[in-house]
Amino acid sequence: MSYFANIPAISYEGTQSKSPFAYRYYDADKLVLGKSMRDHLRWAVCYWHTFAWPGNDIFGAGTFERPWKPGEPVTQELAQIKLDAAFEMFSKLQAPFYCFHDVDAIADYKNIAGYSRELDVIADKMAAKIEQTGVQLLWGTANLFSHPRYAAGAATNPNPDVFAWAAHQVRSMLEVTNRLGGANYVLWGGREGYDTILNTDIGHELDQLGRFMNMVVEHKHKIGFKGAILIEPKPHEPTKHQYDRDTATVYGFLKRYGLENEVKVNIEVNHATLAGNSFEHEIATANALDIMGSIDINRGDPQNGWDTDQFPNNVAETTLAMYHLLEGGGFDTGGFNFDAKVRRQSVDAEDLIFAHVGGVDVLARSLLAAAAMIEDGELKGFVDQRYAGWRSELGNKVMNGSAALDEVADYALKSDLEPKPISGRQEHLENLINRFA
Ligand code: XLS
Ligand code: NI
Ligand code: NI
Repeated sequence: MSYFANIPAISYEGTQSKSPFAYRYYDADKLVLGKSMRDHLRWAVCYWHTFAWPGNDIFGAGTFERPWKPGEPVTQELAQIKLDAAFEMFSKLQAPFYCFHDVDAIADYKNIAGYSRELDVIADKMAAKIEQTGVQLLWGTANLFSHPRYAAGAATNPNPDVFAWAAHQVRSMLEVTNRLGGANYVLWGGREGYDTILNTDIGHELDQLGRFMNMVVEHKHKIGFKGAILIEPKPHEPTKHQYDRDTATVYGFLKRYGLENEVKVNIEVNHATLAGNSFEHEIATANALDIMGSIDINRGDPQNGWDTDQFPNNVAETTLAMYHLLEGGGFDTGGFNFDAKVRRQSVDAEDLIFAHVGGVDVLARSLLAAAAMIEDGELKGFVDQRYAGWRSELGNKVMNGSAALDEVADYALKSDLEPKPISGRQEHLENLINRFA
């Protein structure tokens, strides 16, 4: 049985194409700044929204009728049908990568040993699919938030037995990710936070999480996993407050627990905006702190205060983020994972395809625009010039630590300094980037 039988293989047809089943900008082998579009974007389809989610919301049941019956008890047979459909779709889209949580792909289990058995079964089948299709694993992760045992958190649970269950799941998925040649391992702390501070010991929970992350990193080295360990920040939802609220907060956590050279971030657009940050702010901050890892590409809805996980469709916005990504040297092990879902009324197989085709083209257009901004150089030139004063004797002495407060203060006094405001040229720069996207 083939769920995508009526869908043609998607390829690049150029901007003149009117076909909805074609890339108009994503030309995988096209070189941009000396690297292929495929290698710049390293994009991935996510298993959960696309194959495991039944199309339910808090007021309504699932709307998607798929042969693998999302939302119903998962037998090994259904898990197999889902796996076949997933890899069929990845191949039709020419997707270089995919991502998954353990529970997205495995059959239902009864106890902890059953979990391990089911994970092993699916891991073997996935290894064969990877071999057959050449589609690679961008990252694996363990779902530490759906099961009722995690209602009060996983690593930050007041009960150490829940911590131990989480340790088992993460060890298992880290090892599976390694076995499947995954490029990264992600930890999103969906319930690592609190619903009410009335019953919560924040200091203890942070220490638990710090220890957990150190254990994960130690195990990564023990098994020789070469990929990156990534934390995915989000400010809230499902908890009222999540500890990994944004990139800067995660950096503070990593520093406190000695992990800043071991763990990077997986930035998600809709999480950035929920935290009151822009997408490009998060990337620029991760670059500045040297923890830029990977990206979950989606978008929120400006009128809604939750994670709507829509496919990206605003080239101008994505271009700014892409510009910062390229300025920081682009991805190393990371990539763009479509952590996005079609709307509940988009019930057809075609809808899944249109969503990804559109999203990939938005990334490709943004890449072209951002590359043109870099080649043009005016924006970067302006910023460099804005800080030129710091290359003076005074600037150097301050930055290399050789001047004390007295010396700098006396210099101001003796020279009778009267610095005048200098235009930041914001409107001009906004006009400038509108030439590209
Ligand atoms: C939820 C997160 C989740 C992670 C993976 O908001 O985005 O999907 O990416 O656990
Ligand atoms: Ni995500
Ligand atoms: Ni999310």
